[in-house]
Amino acid sequence: DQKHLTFESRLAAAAAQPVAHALLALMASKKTNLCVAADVTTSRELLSLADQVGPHICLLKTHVDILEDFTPDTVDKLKTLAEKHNFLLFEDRKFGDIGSTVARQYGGGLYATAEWAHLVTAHGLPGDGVIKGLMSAAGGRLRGCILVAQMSSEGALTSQGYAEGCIRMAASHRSFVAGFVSQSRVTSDPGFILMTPGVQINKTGDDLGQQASYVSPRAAVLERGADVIIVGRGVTKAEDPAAAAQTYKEEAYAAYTERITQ
Ligand code: BMP
Repeated sequence: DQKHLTFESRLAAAAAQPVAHALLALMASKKTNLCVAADVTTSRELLSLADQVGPHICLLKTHVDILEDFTPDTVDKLKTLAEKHNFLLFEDRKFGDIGSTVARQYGGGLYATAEWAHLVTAHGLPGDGVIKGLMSAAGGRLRGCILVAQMSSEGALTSQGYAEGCIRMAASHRSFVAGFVSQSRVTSDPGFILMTPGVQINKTGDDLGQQASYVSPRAAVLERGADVIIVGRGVTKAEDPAAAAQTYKEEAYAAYTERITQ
């Protein structure tokens, strides 16, 4: 069972997916399972945030379509910061269309996401064509996707059956699916990485349907099965984002350490 396994001991199970493999190794060596959701509106803020929280994260999750001033230069600088601080880039695009459309959205357009994002999110809703489309546009690059199996928002339509369908879809595309966005332990397969958003210390939900109450990093890891916690405003709105990231990192990694020794 995945629950008690160390990230290192899951490397073999993730061998078919190069980004999942690299991420597990990175989390173990850097001792962080924190992903910061960098939901800011200017490139300057994005790059500044990435540089501040970089030492504490395994993944920087972006919504580049929130940026008012996106240019390829933003991406070049983000890549440099990812190398400097040793984290991976994760564009939360939530692809959700037929394969041929998704291939063009991922491989081209303004953002050319396949050029730079190690991981992207996708919905399982369209069926596995969405994965095939992404794979076709990834070409030979080392890329992967994270399927959104469950959502954190109130009234989400991601039923248990839907989540199970996502797991089955992933199991037949192991070379490309690295894991899931989830709110519970949707799979015990050690090859897949579970990432949980809706995490904040000392905070209830927002007024736009983020779940009625956020969960703590500890609860996300110990009760919801998160391997990686995804934290946005808990870090981005903090007075000192670097210090906040360090706090979230330490709490989440301590919970992981507790879990593997249970
Ligand atoms: P915050 O911690 O500020 O609530 O941000 C959560 C982040 O995770 C946002 O970037 C959001 O798009 C993302 N997210 C989520 O909140 N719930 C989901 O189910 C899936 C997500 O990707």
